Amino acid sequence: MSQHSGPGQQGPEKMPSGTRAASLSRRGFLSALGMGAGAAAGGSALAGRALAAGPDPNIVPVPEWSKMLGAGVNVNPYGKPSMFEKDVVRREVEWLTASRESSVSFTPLYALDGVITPNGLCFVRHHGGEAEIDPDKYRLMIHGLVDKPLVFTLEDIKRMPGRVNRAYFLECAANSGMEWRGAQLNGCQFTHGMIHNVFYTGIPLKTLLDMAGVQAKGKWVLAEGADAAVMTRSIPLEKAMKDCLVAFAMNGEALRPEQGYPVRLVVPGWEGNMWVKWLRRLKVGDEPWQQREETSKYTDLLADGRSRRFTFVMDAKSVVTSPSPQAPLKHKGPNVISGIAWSGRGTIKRVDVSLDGGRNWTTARIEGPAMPMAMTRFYLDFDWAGDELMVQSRAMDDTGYVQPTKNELRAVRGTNSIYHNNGIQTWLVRSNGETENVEVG
Ligand SMILES: Nc1nc2c(c(=O)[nH]1)N[C@H]1C(S)=C(S)[C@@H](COP(=O)(O)O)O[C@H]1N2
Ligand SMILES: [Mo]
Repeated sequence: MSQHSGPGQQGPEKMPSGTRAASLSRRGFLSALGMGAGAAAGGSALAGRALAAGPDPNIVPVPEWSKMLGAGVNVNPYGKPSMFEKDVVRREVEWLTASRESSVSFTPLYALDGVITPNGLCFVRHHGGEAEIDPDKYRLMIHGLVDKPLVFTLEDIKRMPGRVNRAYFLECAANSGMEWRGAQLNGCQFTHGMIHNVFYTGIPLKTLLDMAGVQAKGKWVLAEGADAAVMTRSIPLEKAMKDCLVAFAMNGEALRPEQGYPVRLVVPGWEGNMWVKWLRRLKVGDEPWQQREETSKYTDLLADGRSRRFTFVMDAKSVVTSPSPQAPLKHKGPNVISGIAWSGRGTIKRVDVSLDGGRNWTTARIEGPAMPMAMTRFYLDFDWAGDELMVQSRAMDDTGYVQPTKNELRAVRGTNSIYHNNGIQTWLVRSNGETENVEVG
């Protein structure tokens, strides 16, 4: 019954003590894994043969990699993941966009754990390709309704007092956008992978704006990128002053070129489109500028044909990352359901998991930091008997907001939308462990 029994396997009696958490019933855990007394009997013929041949079958043989020297230090001056992790990469959906310059790659959420997205795996979304900026030539301009228009170099920004470190999720408003009319893409990388969560280092935008002196008439800030797309968005002054950052580092190192090197705007909890990369200019004005990316795009077409503009905040959302289509269940018995939750309105307070398509719910364990407007990790340890499951997760934040079902969302928004789909995701786990994207409403 188990892939675990074999000559190298130990029965519980031979298990060296102290290798398992004391609180865990070792015998119970091992027998659940098929490694207890009953399973040992199943593997006994094999174990007997190995014994007769000589070495103690309970000793794991010395592996080949222990018999020779390994690679020395600095073979890779910039470290890389293990060669066995080569499939953990950003992926694209080929039919989705016409060109790579205006396209998106997706974070491999199914293979990641914890709460921080590694820099090289953060999804990338750009509209005019990646700008390559010489940091010495980089300039950031602040103008418009300010007392003193200013131009900063990168060095100026890095020398400013009041540098901060903050972890935030960035979710593209179009994340899950392909799923409005039903289950489409087979993998949380594709259904939910337009999100990343990193630690930013930077200067509060307020510091820069205060230096320039925002005039009383100033109510909005225009942020513009230096890429060929000239990504431009209007941000309410109140938000700009509250918690936006002008960031130059992510996860402790310089921003990656694809994430806006050398400087990007961080707009915590708000749709990814506003997080202007390769930030070139900030202009203070008295009303929004009605740019393309805030009118024809990133606008939600409602059922009655009206458009909802300026949906800035990303509502609470969650997804089970394992099991999921790219991470099927492989073993009966103990398993860990793992997933992520986030809310643009605050802190994730609770995540519930259902195994039967939303009929019954169990509160999952939030593990690790649960910070406002940052990705939060949850686990549910469970025993799988091999029955079919409909796995869902439902996030709640500290404002009391509860993640809606897809049908609840459609009742309010209709089916014309693309953006801001935070409905509950369902994964169908078949009895062989294979997992599929389905919808139960
Ligand atoms: N200058 C510039 N900034 C940009 C974009 C762009 O194309 N150009 N794309 C926006 C969109 S739509 C999203 S979702 C986020 C994606 O950020 P990322 O590439 O770091 O994941 O950047 C935003 N900022
Ligand atoms: Mo986006």
